[in-house]
Amino acid sequence: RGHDVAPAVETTADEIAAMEIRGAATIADAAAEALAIQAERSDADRPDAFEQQLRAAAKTLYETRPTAVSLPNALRYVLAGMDGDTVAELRASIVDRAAEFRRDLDRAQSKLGSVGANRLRDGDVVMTHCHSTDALACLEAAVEDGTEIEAIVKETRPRMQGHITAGQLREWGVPVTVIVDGAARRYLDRADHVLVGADSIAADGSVINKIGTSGLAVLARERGVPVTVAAQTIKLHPDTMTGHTVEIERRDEREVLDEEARAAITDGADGVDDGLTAENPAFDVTPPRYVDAIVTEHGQFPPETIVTLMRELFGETVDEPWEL
Ligand code: RUB
Repeated sequence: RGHDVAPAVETTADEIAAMEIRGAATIADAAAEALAIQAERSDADRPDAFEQQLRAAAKTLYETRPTAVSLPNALRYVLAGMDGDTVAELRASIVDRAAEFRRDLDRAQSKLGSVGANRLRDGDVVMTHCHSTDALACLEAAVEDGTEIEAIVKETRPRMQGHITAGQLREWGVPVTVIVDGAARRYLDRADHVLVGADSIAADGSVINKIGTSGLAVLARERGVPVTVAAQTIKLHPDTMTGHTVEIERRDEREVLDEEARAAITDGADGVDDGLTAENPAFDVTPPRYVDAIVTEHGQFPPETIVTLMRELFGETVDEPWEL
């Protein structure tokens, strides 16, 4: 890590890596805030030193988790606004740009929420996976419209983000049934919609989201239940326009198999058994043919057409301003 990165930025980076700050939109918001803090606390006395510090801070944040493109998109957006001839001007430009980014993020989410809510009818039962603030924005807008909905919430092993979703929905008075992930197919008989968020959306309309999303989408198709993905355009992955793939984060296997569980399996071998491994990919890829609509702040799109929006919003070239 760069020497001049503010301790508060390193704290944010650690919290993202440890998933104390998690979810694609929340990570983007925290990253923009961290760049503003870096700008405010910078002790640089020359413009080029200030710029180096900002890039080093961005790199520290960038290297936390690889899958949610909202993170590099946020960093790119804020750094692109860095402008001025003096440290004071540069500082002000970053602080303003970060504030603008965070305001737009909020606005996009509530706009998207009202688009998504239009897909829901009185009496609808919605199945969710993981915890997505974009997906929840659709449900919140529906509740505010007075639409009576119910939710079936998949708990989402191994980190149980479904519990966060359940807590939020209960706060809004939505009846919630929590199920284990393996019960999804059985409960799809009762569902009118599957509604999930996204960490990244590729140019072909593939949706990268919490592990288990693709299986859920395939089951939903089999059951004739439409799949809606709620994703602000900050989730569009511009690198995929030029053929890059999205890296799927692999997390510590102890999230799946902790020491106690491992010891119970290897019983007597003190938990030592080289032939036993657990794998823990955090995300998977849902092909566009299993997705009915991607709901964004610009309206809803069939996944196959999302590349048009991607090109419009991001252009063709993507820079990496955190590479010094
Ligand atoms: C969170 C996750 C969420 C998306 C969208 O994964 O997969 O569905 O990030 O969330 P993790 P949001 O818990 O591993 O970060 O709509 O809030 O951006």
